[in-house]
Amino acid sequence: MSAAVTVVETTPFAGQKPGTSGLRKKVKVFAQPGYAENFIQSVFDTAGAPANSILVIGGDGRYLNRTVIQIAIRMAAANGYAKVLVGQGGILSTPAASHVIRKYGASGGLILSASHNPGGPDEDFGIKYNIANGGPAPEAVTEAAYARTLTIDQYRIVDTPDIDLDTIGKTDVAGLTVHVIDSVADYAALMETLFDFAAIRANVAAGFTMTFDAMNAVTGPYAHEILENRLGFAKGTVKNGTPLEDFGGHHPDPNMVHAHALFDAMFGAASPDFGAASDGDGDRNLILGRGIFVTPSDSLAMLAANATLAPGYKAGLKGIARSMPTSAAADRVAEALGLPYYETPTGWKFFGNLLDAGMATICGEESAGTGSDHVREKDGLWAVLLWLNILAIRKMPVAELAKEHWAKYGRNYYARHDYEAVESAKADALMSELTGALGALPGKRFGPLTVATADSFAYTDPVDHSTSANQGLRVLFEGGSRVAFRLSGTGTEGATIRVYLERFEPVGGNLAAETPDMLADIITAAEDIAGIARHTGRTKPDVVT
Ligand code: VG1
Ligand code: CO
Repeated sequence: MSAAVTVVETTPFAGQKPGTSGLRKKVKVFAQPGYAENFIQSVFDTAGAPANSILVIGGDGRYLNRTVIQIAIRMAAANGYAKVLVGQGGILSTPAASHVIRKYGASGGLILSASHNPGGPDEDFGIKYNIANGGPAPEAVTEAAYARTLTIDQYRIVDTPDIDLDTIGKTDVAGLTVHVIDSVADYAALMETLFDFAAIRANVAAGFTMTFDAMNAVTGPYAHEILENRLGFAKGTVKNGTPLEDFGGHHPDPNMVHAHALFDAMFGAASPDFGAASDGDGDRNLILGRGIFVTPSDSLAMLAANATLAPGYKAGLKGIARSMPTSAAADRVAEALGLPYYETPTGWKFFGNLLDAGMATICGEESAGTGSDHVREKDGLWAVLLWLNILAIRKMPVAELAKEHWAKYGRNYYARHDYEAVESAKADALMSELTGALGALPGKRFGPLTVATADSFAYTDPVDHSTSANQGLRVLFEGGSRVAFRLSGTGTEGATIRVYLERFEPVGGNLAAETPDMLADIITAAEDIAGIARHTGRTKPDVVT
């Protein structure tokens, strides 16, 4: 079959600037005629796909997923791609898409997701472009695409019927081969190469139990296959395991607020040994043991400290990287293991070069993102499986492993306070006033805390030497405690102010306290330093994670 390419005249839409992780907008914005088309064409115009390129397309199943996939396929056909690989039913988790890009040598991929943001006709949609290494496009690429959106005057598309996304197999679309692939198979096979499935299965057979909340989002099919079918966990271990277009009306964000049912289950009388959840697009993870929540920052450190117990990492790690707001717990592990460690800006795209260059093996973010060099995205189920592998070998409760870890490395008490849907002008005023005040902070006292240094975090990539300025404001206190402030780059309503709070207790210190008690002085200092209530009228955060 062949169909003529239609060149459609268009005019730019304002605001198509990708944020921390792709372009995210309300569905009503994305559904405007030409909106998705303009953005996709701008990516195609600037991303540089060589002749005969393969493009991977998949999403988290949210409202608009199938519609935009059909558009993207028709536009790929009109823009000279040779082949599109698309997940069955339009489903590919973000880490699975990253793997598929790498495995089949694609020139890139379109991941349709707004991750942990809610879905449905009145909620959010998103498009992210990933490059040939499987990772999120670096800033130079997203900036070029954005610049193109400002001048775009036409897009290319073919006029063909919708393709059947539900049946595995190949279809010709105006000369483009569209291959609908199993969403799970390649990813599950990769996991089998990294982890000791036999040891985990044996542990399950010996009575180890878990509960996994897929939050009605993309991880359900992956978790059913891997946890229940391959590892032998009882049917019903995976909860909310069918991806829904509106995630059942919930935020698919695995934290204390949105996954509270899981928290209740893990702190109840008959708790299983292990509890976990993932987010909308499957790249985040929440880790709980019986009666204990493991902060993502601690999880990163504990996974790094024990990673060699998994076959995929038995040769040791090359280095550890974390985003700036993530606690320094992983740094302590790197120091103890004699490994290099890196502090990057927020967003997985900043880990790509370190992973490609073999400088880091494990990376993590405080926002429940952990991953390794097996793909170029954070990977929720990967973190769950590494935990399961470690627990199957070490045969101790999560709480005991955590206690042992803190006794060896000290403990970084940590929390993030989010102030959501703040008027943008007010949030900007807070940040700019604070930026101006940073220089005068060193030496100042806030209760028992004395400021050691204060700055606006800037990053120079050690591989390509690109620089990224204004990546968050941080105030470091004497003794290793700190507070950092950032504006979110993933929201779609006003501004979200994130306040990151961390207190370090060294070995021999108070390692078994409650986090809010340990952070109380820093919370007070954060308010004094930034004037959150004065600027926003808010006296407490909307979400504490
Ligand atoms: C948030 C997190 C960040 C994460 C990003 C994408 O960004 O803080 O760590 O990389 O979401 O994650 P921001 O700019 O809102 O703070 V996901 O799971 O949305 O792809
Ligand atoms: Co996500």
